[in-house]
Amino acid sequence: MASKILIIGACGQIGTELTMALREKVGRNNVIASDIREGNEELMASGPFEIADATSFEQIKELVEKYGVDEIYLMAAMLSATAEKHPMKGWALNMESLFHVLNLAKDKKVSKVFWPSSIAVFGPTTPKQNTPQTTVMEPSTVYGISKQAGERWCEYYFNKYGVDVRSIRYPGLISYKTLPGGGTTDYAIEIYHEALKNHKYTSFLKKDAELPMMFMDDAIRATISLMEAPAKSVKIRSSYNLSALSFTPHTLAESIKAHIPEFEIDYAPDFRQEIADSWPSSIDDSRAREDWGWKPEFDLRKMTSAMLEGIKDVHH
Ligand code: AKB
Repeated sequence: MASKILIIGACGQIGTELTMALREKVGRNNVIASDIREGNEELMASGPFEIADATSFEQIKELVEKYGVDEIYLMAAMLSATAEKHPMKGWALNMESLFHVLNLAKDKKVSKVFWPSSIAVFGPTTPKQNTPQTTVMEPSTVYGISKQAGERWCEYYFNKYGVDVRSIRYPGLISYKTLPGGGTTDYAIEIYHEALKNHKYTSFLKKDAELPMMFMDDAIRATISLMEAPAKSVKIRSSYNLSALSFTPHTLAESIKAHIPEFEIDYAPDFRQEIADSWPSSIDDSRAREDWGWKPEFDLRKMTSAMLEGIKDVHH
């Protein structure tokens, strides 16, 4: 029998595309989507959906039992900018949901777990260029602290209880199908929408704020290949560095101008600049490449073409 997959946070920016990709791969009825609210029409029409609160152990357990779930992807989280505004709520959502899923795996209710970490685990004292897998980690945001603590717990559950948990430190993810919510890297998505609509964008990050980024197709491919890798190849049980490209608002704007010459950008950095300042500019992902064969496919040019085409198709 095909394994049953539960996606928690299936209606978010990553969850939506991950759900569609997994349904395509293992069959629509083998992937149960869940979230606290309904998602877009395409997602809702594509297979089973349940309303569930990621902070409720009972609700998650009920879904696992109802569908005989054996793999969980926990995609629900409060992102960096929002969590700075609601620290306790962010901490509670990000940590409680993780413990629920890890404890279900510890009790052998499910056999495999995916949990996303982020470049936000790094902080101002981390080396900024080509940030190593193992290095100084003193995150200065609520979100980053929750992700770093989460990584420690994942490794702990693997070592102590044999929980098969796998994780990636995602960079900023760029996509057109579902909008992100509350991240510091969201400017890199807004910019494409505004370029097409108004030929103008005011960036909330500085001209030269360089951050690691990735097109969503690459992120989904990485996630599924990490989950499909034999357990013995998954040597890191905290979370893997993952890299594709790095750019600044200025270089991103230049790549858009190649398609829309009249596009103009200006800069009005806000509190999110301070968050961006604390994160790396580029990431060393050699462990992901060695252990499970990771290789990105989208560079800046290819991503900009895909974004502009995609937004035109989906939103206009
Ligand atoms: C955010 O900006 O908060 C996220 C992330 C890098 O984890 N996109």
